[in-house]
Amino acid sequence: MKIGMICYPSYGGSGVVATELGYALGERGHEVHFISSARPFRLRRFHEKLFYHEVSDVSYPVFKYPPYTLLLANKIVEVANYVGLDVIHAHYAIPHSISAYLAKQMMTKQVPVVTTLHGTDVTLVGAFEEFNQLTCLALRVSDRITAVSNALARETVETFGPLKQGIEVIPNFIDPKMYLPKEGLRAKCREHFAPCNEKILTHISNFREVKRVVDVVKIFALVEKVVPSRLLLVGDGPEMARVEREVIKLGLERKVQFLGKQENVQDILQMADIFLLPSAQESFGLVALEAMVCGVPVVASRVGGLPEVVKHGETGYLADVGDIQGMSEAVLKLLTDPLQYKAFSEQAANWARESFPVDRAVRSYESVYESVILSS
Ligand code: GMT
Repeated sequence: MKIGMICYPSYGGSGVVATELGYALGERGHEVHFISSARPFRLRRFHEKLFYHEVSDVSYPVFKYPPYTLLLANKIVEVANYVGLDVIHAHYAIPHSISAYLAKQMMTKQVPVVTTLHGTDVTLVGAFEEFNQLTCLALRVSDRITAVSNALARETVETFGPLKQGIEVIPNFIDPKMYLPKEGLRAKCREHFAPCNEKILTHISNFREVKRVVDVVKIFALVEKVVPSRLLLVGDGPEMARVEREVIKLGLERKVQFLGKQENVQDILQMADIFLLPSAQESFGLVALEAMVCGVPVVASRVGGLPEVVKHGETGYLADVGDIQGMSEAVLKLLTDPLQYKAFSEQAANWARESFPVDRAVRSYESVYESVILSS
């Protein structure tokens, strides 16, 4: 099949899912054409079956903002007509499904559109009144809809009502081969970041409000009083200044290290003891899966799709959103009980590997594509 893959290029799970799916489809002989405003950040390795088409920016005095949705639609038509796409896979309803729908109206041969919901399109973007009608349209006109967790599928139906096409749940996935430890790296990095053999807690996100990174710092502050520890914060975003202020307020400057945006998160996860994800909302929490496959237990909030990803009491612990005390106690339980820690670490790695394999996900997406092509 020739697949047009529309995704955000920036740091975030949806871009990771689209890119890794692209590589897996390429390995299975399909041709994948990424269409985006910039090269997706994980699309680095050359693969003979993967292509990247950049949506160009236009500036014109009457445009206050470049009309990205329209430019994307135009690019989709160009690619579809030239290479003969069989299917378009839009990651995120807004604006990608809308652009794909618009593109479909202009194509020489109409190509079906599959939309994957990743969460914020429905839980945040879709919930803004300004986007409500557009999200409804995106859901109505997509030929197939998939969601990355059961929780997100349920929430979509609760917010927008039942969809005539239904929603197929295809959980996010992981390729364990990408997370194999590199010889000597863990010891070298631990020596650098935790020179007195302290424990390492880590958090990775785009530092948006929904991630509650200030909670990460507060949880760490409570843990660090009992067990000598360090906190590594990876990523950047709108909450950064508040987070820095909190670190200073709690006098933790020497114990908290900001690593900024990083591409090889697997190398950072390899050296961590605990991963924290106290988000207010998370449709799946791909980064929690990445942590677990590296054998790092996760302490997270009991929200959205996280209970489907983190097995409470087996691969980590879940607590209510904002329960800083509860989450710090969960971390301490793990860090002060080596036997329990070892068991959780092994269970996390096995659960991630066995329950979210890339091969299963890629086969599910393939059959969605095949059935939508057949019925269009
Ligand atoms: O969570 C973000 O800030 C980024 C967003 C994205 O576009 O990558 O993440 C969403 O999609 C991921 C991939 O399916 C999920 O793992 C995240 O849970 C989801 N984020 C939210 O629901 C807040």
